[in-house]
Amino acid sequence: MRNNLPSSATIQSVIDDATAGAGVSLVTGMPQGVSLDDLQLTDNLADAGFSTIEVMSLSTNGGLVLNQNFDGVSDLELISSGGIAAEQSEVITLSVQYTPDFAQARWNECASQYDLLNQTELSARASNVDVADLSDNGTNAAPSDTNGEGGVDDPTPVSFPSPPGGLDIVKTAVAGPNGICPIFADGVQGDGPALAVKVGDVVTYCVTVQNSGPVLISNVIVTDAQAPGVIVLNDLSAGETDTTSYDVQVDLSTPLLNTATATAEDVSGPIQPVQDTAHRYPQREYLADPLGLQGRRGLHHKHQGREQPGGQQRDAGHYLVCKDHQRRQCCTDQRALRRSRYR
Ligand SMILES: [Ca+2]
Ligand SMILES: [Ca+2]
Ligand SMILES: [Ca+2]
Repeated sequence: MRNNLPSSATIQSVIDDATAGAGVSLVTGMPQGVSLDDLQLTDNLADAGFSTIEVMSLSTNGGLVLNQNFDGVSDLELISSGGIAAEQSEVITLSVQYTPDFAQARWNECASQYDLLNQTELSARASNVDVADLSDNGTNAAPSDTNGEGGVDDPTPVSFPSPPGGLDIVKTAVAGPNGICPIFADGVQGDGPALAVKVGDVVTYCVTVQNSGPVLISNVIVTDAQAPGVIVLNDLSAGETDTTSYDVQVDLSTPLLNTATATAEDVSGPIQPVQDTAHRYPQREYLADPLGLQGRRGLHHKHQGREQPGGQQRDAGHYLVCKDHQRRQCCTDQRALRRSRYR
């Protein structure tokens, strides 16, 4: 802040960007030194992007009495009393601590950083004339100086880096074809209970990706060996989800447990990929005779998902054999049963 009202020039010529109070004419004579009285600096720090805005210190290198109750939100006036003599300067230093509130939408909207704009308004009286000015971004208080860019009343930007993006995924198997996919919150995290299917059935695999962070994520891609190809989802704002699904007709080579992976980017680049699985099991799968029992009807093995209840005899004429990672256990049981029945 500088009083640019000298004793050797007209006020009109030096306060180019000052504003006269309503109904008041500016002095156009040759004043012999004009002081700025009834000085006030008004600075509104309020910004919805922050949970707290705390004034840490307020000081001056001159004789102005500052308002130590200034908080920039409910009390916006920096000066309690004092004036500045003609052609004198005084520097007021305000230190503020901002705590971002990433839950606010404006963080989601910022492209690469969040620019907080600050501007201080000066009001005073000079020779009983109301004068006012808005701060310019820079260090030169001369009213006609643009400080190297723009005009003479440019707000001062303070840049805050964007927070990192977040990514979450859930994959769920439901009965197909064209099964109805659950919303993200209702999806099955992890393997979950196995979906009962038999060879020839169609399973719908649902993959939902959620932006669990505060900022926009883009280039959202789902990959899954069971999917028909790489799937590109919509860009996601904070909290948004997008779902893709694909039908798979179960045959003997269809994996029981399968994993989908999601990748995405925030403004800083790739986000840590995330994965989730979906699980199905063969309710009744009729395999070729792996144990050389062809023709020996009447022996069955029933596979109940992860449980291995052991062989059970039935009257139907096929061998039921599990084909997942528990196959060894199934086969052992079958051999035991075979021995007990055919020995
Ligand atoms: Ca400027
Ligand atoms: Ca200005
Ligand atoms: Ca899952």
